[in-house]
Amino acid sequence: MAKLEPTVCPFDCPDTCGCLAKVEDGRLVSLRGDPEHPFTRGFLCAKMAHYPRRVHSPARLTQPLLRAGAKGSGQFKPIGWDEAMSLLADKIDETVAAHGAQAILPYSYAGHMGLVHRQGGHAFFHRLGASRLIRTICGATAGAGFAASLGAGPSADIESAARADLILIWGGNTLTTNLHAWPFFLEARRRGAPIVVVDPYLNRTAQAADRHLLLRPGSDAALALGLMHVIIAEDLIDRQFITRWCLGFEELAQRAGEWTPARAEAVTGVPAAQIEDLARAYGRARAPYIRTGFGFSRQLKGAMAMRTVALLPALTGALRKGGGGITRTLSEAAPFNLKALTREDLAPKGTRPFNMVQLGRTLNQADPPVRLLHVYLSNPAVVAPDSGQVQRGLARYDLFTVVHEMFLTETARLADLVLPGTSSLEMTDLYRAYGHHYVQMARPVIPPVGRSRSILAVFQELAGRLGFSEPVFKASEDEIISWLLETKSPYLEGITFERLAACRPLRVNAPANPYAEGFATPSGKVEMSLPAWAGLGLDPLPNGEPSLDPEGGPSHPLRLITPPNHHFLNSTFNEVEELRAKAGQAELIMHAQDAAARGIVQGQLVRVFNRRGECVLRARVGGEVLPGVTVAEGLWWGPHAPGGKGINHLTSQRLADLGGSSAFHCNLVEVEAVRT
Ligand SMILES: Nc1nc2c(c(=O)[nH]1)N[C@H]1C(S)=C(S)[C@@H](COP(=O)(O)OP(=O)(O)OC[C@H]3O[C@@H](n4cnc5c(=O)[nH]c(N)nc54)[C@H](O)[C@@H]3O)O[C@H]1N2
Ligand SMILES: Nc1nc2c(c(=O)[nH]1)N[C@H]1C(S)=C(S)[C@@H](COP(=O)(O)OP(=O)(O)OC[C@H]3O[C@@H](n4cnc5c(=O)[nH]c(N)nc54)[C@H](O)[C@@H]3O)O[C@H]1N2
Ligand code: SF4
Ligand SMILES: [Mo]
Repeated sequence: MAKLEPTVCPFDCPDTCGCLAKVEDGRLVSLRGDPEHPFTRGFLCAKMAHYPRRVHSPARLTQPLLRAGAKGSGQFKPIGWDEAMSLLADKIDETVAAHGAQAILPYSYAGHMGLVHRQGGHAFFHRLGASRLIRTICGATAGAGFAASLGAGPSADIESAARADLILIWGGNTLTTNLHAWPFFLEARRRGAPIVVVDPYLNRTAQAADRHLLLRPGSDAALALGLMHVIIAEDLIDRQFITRWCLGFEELAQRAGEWTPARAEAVTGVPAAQIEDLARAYGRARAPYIRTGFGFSRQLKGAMAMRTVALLPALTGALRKGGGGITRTLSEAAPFNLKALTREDLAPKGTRPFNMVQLGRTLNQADPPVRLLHVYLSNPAVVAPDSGQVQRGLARYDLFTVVHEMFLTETARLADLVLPGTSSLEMTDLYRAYGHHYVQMARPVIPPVGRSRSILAVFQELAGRLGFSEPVFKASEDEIISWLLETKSPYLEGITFERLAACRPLRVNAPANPYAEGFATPSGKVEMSLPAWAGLGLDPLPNGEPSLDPEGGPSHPLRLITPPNHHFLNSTFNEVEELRAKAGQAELIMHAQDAAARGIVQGQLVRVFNRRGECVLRARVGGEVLPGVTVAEGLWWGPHAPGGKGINHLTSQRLADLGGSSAFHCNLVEVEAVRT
């Protein structure tokens, strides 16, 4: 008998959809969007409609595997869980005895976003005294830049954008990466709001928008300063708001004065007339709304760019206009008591940190070396920059690598021990979103596939074997969820375990205007000038100098950006053949002029290369980018890419200006035709 069970999409996507799972005989038959979830509104994206193929894939790992051939050969032999756990516990003991606990490093990210399991290993590694992983690969630079101007805490509710009279999507690809926001933007459009996209390529969202400003990657601060120049010169500012709520307006006005639209055009490639038009539209709108993506923060000057864009709605007073304002992340509106689970307090003082962006360097150069790497909920051989170095590190024979996974990814192939992981449908967890204001608990709807086990179960078992006795190593998921609720935040008032246990979406008490009572900055105001940034080596004022790859030079003149693929979720869903077929082939989008100069024609295989590595892609030639810019959408597993290598063979381990994220979209390459 088919049953419909509520569940939640576990992936790293702002939408965190409420889903209804049709289950028959312990198997997921189909999944659809929950019509009663106010943000999901009954539909899912192209990826999750295929979740049954992922969960019940014949390629799914169902038992622990021990390496039985050369590293990376893919030869493993199945073993039992007891043998796997005792082997791993012994390895941990031996490593600690021979090299100290800091020779061990966890590596995890966001394969599963449930709060319990995503954080389910932290207490273990803290208690062990392992080296620390700095988990800043994604949004930390964006967060640091945004908070510097407007403060931490939630930004504008996306749903409020339905009441805006101008929608500005800046460096984000809503129709691919934030699909469920689109109906709210369309509602605004029906009432007359134009949708404007600022992006270095004609992505899906730009194709559907009313206007597209095609800019050079890394030039967003210059564009924002050009807009400010016009907004201030034409007195489209909200003086009352600025006087009450902003610090440093005079200095900002002086800086913006230097950025005439002509100067901004020279840096951004956006015609001055378009800059003037957008400035006037934005400045005159009743309630202009900005949705920030992460794109422009994945640049070497990403925090500066984010901080500068975030000042636009302060200048115009849009922050206090219902429907206007700016949205970055909303997860801070659900400030659960995660400390109870992560138990930072158990960690010895001074354990060494490694930024996850620089795993390649860490595995090859850390001194003393990392000897045991425990990977879960991440696929670093594919998602971390400089894959060549990452994969060389993972291939070291003096490194013991354990990977807890659902599939034999490139990372898992390089492991010594592989542990089969449960999917979201097989465990209890609590979800919050970074793109809306609903939280929801999910219960298992099918039994574990094969002999797979959850993240929490594995770490609790290891803790038991190592003799760790703190309550966190024995607590059930339900107990942990009740600890997460122990917070005094008014946002979570009324969110009780009993209400959550019904597994329906619950709205947190986010304020209608997150800035009604001020800004969570040191001054309590919008900080247009940031004197403290001088101490960090950064310009205290918005600075329009573009982000440029310092290593490219004339031998590698083309800029490469590597944004998400519509049919994958980072590297997840590569294993689903139907989605790979929809995604087509790994492509390189390039300008006709750059293609012609290299004798490259549409559809041809091209070698894309720089000093770090190379990969082979199929050329898509046209006017979707400015000359000098190339785009490769998404993280293909090497074996599914034409040349056997994914795009991160080309990206660098350099960190952005603040926050420690990767500058994934700031790399230079050269391209040549593959002659066959
Ligand atoms: N389908 C799908 N959905 C996803 C993901 C996925 O892989 N696939 N990934 C998920 C994750 S983990 C995240 S963090 C989010 C990310 O979601 P987004 O914020 O949408 O993704 P970004 O990589 O930041 O790229 C967004 C846009 O930024 C543009 N961009 C790149 N450089 C610049 C620049 O210098 N300036 C400007 N203005 N734009 C620039 C890119 O061309 C791209 O169109 O999406 C999530 N959702
Ligand atoms: N060039 C380039 N690189 C990028 C980006 C980019 O834009 N360009 N984006 C970056 C961003 S924004 C991010 S967030 C990172 C993402 O990096 P990751 O968080 O590593 O992303 P995923 O590829 O989704 O890998 C997660 C792995 O977790 C596994 N997994 C999923 N669910 C479960 C589960 O329930 N149990 C177990 N055991 N395993 C599970 C999946 O099979 C998958 O292999 O990638 C970054 N890499
Ligand atoms: S990946 Fe995003 S849009 Fe797709 S179902 Fe999950 S939360 Fe919704
Ligand atoms: Mo991300």
